[in-house]
Amino acid sequence: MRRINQLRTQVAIVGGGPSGLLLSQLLHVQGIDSIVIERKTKDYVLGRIRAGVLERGLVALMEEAGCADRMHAEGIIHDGTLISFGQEMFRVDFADLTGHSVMVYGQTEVTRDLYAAREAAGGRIVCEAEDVVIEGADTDAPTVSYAVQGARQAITCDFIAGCDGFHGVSRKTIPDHLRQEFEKVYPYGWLGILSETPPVNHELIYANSERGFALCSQRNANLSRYYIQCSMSDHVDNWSDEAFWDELKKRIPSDQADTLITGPSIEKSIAPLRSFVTEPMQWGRLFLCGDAAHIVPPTGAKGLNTAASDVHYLYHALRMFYGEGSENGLNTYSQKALLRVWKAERFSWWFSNLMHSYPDHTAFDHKMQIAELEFLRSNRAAQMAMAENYVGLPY
Ligand code: FAS
Ligand code: PHB
Repeated sequence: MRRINQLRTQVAIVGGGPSGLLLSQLLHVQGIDSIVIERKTKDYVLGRIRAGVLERGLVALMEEAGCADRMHAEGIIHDGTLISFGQEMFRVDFADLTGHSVMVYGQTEVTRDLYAAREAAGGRIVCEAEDVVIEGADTDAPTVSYAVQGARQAITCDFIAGCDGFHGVSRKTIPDHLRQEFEKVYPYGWLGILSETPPVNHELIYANSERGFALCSQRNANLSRYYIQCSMSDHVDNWSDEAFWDELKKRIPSDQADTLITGPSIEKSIAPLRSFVTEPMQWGRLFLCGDAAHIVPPTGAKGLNTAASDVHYLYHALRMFYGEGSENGLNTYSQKALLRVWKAERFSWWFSNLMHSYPDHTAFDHKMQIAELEFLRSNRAAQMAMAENYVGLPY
């Protein structure tokens, strides 16, 4: 295969999802050059329906990246969330408990805004890059090579950001004997649909029901996102829209179900749920961000938001290196990022265990869930702990 000319940049970013694009745009604002190498097409990346809730930290990063105008114009501020169990429902008031709120604005829109900003700034994004190979990460001259339309391309750089998600190449570039992986696979998945219907409530509803978990979320006044817990072996073809709506109505309080406006699904998919962390999140001049390093069950809306905190730490570490010649931020990146990653893992695990039904649950286990929900309903300290985690722990 022909090797065409070698490119040069300061930071090569593998992966053009929200982690990679956010890092690239933040670095650009500081005059630090990067190239994003993405396996898929831009349309494919923008076609993925994922997260819906942004922590305050990610909102601030989008503002610092100069990409927050549409988010502030179209995003919806949520000061709290609803939690239901059976016919009971209560509200956790984030604003009252923490002084902070969250922003409801889809990951698809975040990614769209970041792509637009990179393109407006003439940012280099290589799409449809195949066979990406990271070499020399443990030297001071790392390279990333890949093939585009059959021609091999190589990039020499100072640093590599592995932002290529759970199935990317970056994590696996760190030698097995240097990596430790932690994983928990949950015995259920989430069947999600997107429908052009008004949300059932102006806030999110997290529902614990004996039939299984449900979540009523939204993207805007006429675009709703709903999830129901399903078995790991389930398949989206087993679920007609009507079957989905019927099951969702059985899992949320009847006063909500009675006002639910249903409609045709414009997207329907099942996501498996797992908790996963790899340690360390760096090797030499390779730094992992986001899903390349960790995965959470989406119950606590922490996936995208924990990717954002990784980006925050790496962005500031690179600024410190290029601006002051200090390697302190780079040398402490992994332990600093992991401290917050594990807190997000814990919250997502806690909230998932509280809200889902488990095949091996006894009647006692269900009583424990209800008792914890009653405590959460009645105790301000318990609600404050939940709210602090949900709006986002400090970076
Ligand atoms: P991404 O996986 O988003 O991006 C990685 C990018 O790297 C992709 O564009 C991929 O094409 C590219 N790539 C992969 N391998 C490559 C290679 N070898 N070379 C070059 N590029 C490569 N989080 C929430 O908070 N709430 C949710 O509701 C939620 N729902 C989710 C549903 C699903 C089905 C999935 C998979 C995840 C969900 N998440 C959710 C988590 C999700 O939002 C992630 O946390 C978020 O996408 C992380 O962003 P990135 O780290 O950029 O990884
Ligand atoms: C979503 O809107 O997709 C969403 C919101 C909150 C979650 C998970 C998913 O906890």
